[in-house]
Amino acid sequence: MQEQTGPLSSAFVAVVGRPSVGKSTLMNTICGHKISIVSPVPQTTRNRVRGIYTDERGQLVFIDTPGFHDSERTLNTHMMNLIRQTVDDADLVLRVVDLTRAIGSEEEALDELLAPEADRTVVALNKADLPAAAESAPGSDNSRIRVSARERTGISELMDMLFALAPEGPLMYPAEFYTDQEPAFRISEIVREQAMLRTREELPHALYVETTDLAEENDGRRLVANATIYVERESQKGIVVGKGGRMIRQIREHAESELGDIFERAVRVHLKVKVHPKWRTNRDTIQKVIS
Ligand SMILES: Nc1nc2c(ncn2[C@@H]2O[C@H](COP(=O)(O)OP(=O)(O)OP(=O)(O)O)[C@@H](O)[C@H]2O)c(=O)[nH]1
Ligand SMILES: [Mg+2]
Repeated sequence: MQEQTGPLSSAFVAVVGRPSVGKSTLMNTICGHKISIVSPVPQTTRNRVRGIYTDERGQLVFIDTPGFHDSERTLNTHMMNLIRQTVDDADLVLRVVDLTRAIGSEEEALDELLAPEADRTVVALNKADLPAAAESAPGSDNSRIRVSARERTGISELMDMLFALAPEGPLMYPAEFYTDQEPAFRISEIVREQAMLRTREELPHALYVETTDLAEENDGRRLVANATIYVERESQKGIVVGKGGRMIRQIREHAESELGDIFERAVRVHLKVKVHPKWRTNRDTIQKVIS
């Protein structure tokens, strides 16, 4: 970190936008670490995941949210409330728009939701590395910026715009922190990401993961945990396990390798699949899985 010259700024930044616009990718790019899981499937993010960025100007704590999606299902309603709450609690809003998709009704619903927050909102027009389809963009000229979370373009200008709006304040986390997620949650998320990347249609949405019995072995050189992938039906369990257990082995091996990078040591996951019928309509489960 360079020497700090003026007073420090600090802010909580709610990252919002419709599903698959690249909110999680953008937060990971800004913070320089894999914090939030990413997949081509809409509604990959289910929880508020915090990513922390610190430099000589101060600290921005990003809160990644589930994609804003207007529908009535119990799970979705719960996620929508989470988004509203996050925007209300945050100092700033980082709205992410996908330039490759036409502005639709969800973007218009977001316009309405975020209209009162205009003077604390920065709009990131993402996927600028691809040909644009959006004919117009939300926000005013001086509150929006074209970026590519994948190619890392426009990021430092975006950070300038956010810091310009951030109030004065002390660091909220130590400068070396980049997330505040619990290890067990991170394991569940990486397992879920690997399972989502390998399944199709309804299945990615029908699963959730729980991690228990996290422990250290070999003087802390290895992390060991039990993780269970829950699906809604017996037939889905068959798919996740795969022929001769091939699928679940792939999920486990890729997750262990990724987790090894994240935790900078060996990670061993004992992985199981169980059926939890209709969990997506069960309020208690939703409260537990999505927070
Ligand atoms: N070409 C391109 N693809 C991107 C960019 N940013 C994200 N993506 C891709 O877009 C897809 C969705 O990315 P996510 O980061 O999971 O999107 P999200 O907005 O967090 O999605 P939800 O959590 O489902 O709401 C992934 O396949 C990303 O690799 C970008 O700047 N350029
Ligand atoms: Mg996401």
